[in-house]
Amino acid sequence: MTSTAANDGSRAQAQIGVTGLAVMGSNLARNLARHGHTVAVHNRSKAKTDVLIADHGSEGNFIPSESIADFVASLELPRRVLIMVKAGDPTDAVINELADAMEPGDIIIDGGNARFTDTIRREAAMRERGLHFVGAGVSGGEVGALEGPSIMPGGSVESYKSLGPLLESISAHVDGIPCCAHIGTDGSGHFVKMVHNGIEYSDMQLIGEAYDLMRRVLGYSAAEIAAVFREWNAGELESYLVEITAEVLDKIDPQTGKALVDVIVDAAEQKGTGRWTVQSALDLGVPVTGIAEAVFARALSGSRAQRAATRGLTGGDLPSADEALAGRDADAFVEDIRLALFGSKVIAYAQGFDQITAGSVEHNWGVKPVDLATIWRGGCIIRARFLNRIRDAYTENPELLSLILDPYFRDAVGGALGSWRRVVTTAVTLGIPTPGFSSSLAYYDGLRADRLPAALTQGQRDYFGAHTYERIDAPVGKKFHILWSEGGAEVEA
Ligand code: NBP
Repeated sequence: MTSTAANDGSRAQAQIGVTGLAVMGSNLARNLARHGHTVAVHNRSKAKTDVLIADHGSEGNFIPSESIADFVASLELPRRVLIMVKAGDPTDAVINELADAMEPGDIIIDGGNARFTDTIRREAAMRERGLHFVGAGVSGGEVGALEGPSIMPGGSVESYKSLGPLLESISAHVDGIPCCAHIGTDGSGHFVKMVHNGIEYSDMQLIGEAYDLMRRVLGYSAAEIAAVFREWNAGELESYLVEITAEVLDKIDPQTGKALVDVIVDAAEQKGTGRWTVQSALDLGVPVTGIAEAVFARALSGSRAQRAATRGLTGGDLPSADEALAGRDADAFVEDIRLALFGSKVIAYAQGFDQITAGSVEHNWGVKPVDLATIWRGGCIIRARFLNRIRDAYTENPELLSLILDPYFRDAVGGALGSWRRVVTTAVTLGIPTPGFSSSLAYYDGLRADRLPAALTQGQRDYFGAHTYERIDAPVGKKFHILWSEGGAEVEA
């Protein structure tokens, strides 16, 4: 261990500095040190720095500092500082303090969960001062931070040349390929991390619906459902979230001896990245229906007063589960649920990739979907076997208009439809909410439809607001209007 205070500013030997040494920052600092990098470490209050050095100082070369001035002085040029503090105002405060102490050409990296619009603003402000600002999405939670996260850095190409090798060295690796790649300029890294989290919301909601159906339709115990998820994890659904679902469902509450899931309050919380994803999708006009349903499902679950007041309202004349299953046995229904989950999950990723493409076009980022499919294969929360398939799909056709047009996914979704429709029908018949499964199926049916009722919507809009419409037999873009209250003739608008 080297834990030398670099107070005279003459020992500029650290390859990178980390400020903000709560769980994420200290684990990333340890990860960097374990990979042979000399790491300058700093925290607003000294206690966290002391704990890191006392508990883990032997894992590599750390240079602790108490002041920002000493911290910055302990870094080699160009200086690279990773900020891992609470997102929002604390991040701005730290950026400004660092910028005052740093010099043109130095690199400030924000690895927190910043909103991408804040990152765009911060990057512009730092560029004015000659500094590089890199908004880096980091996924994988605290374990990932220590053992290998998925890292999504934005910022200038020049900054990535200096920073990329360091970040790639500590990221997860799949088949020898790092789960870290330059995403694009300014806010692109935090944008794709945001959408990653949106997909994560959707995936978790779908898994929850699968669980709920096994519980309520088939009467399976938590342990029996854990076994099903474990089996699914050996196939095409293999993923981190399916894996941990089995672990959570198997967990026994030490206090009561019941399944832990049965003593946890059923009100899901959220920190905001799912909501941001949907807000951004609304701005971009991209239908991320699966993600939106997942965010709203959490909101509904958390409406505790309203739920207490409405619990027990009639569901109408409901059949029994046996009647709804209409002779299908439990194994057949479990297989239906597996396929409904797979089909819906494909839609979640398809919608997320659509949003990334739209955001990239809007902001001129040049994000390559294949890079995301590559770096999300390991380290992050949505890592899943089928990201290899998504990677293949975008390698084959970088301009893919929708993931469901790729032959593998087209066939996989097509093959799941019978089961998927049975699952949604059964759920509706029994009054069991499956907003993720249902909305994903409606999205698919909407996309594949020959005609949509949007024609009627356009007619209505023209009626009440003279908003005009296009005709199927006229050139694209040519607008028409009916003189509704003046005789009903059609005119060119
Ligand atoms: P927290 O989000 O809990 O932040 C605590 C850190 O922020 C401490 O080091 C604290 O210093 C520092 N801090 C605060 Br609060 N206000 C400050 C200020 N005004 N000036 C300087 N420092 C300030 O830490 P975390 O859970 O390790 O997460 C760090 C970042 O990583 C967050 O943006 C988070 O959203 C993101 N993230 C977290 C995860 C995860 O799984 N937890 C995953 C991916 C990304 P102090 O010790 O002096 O109070």
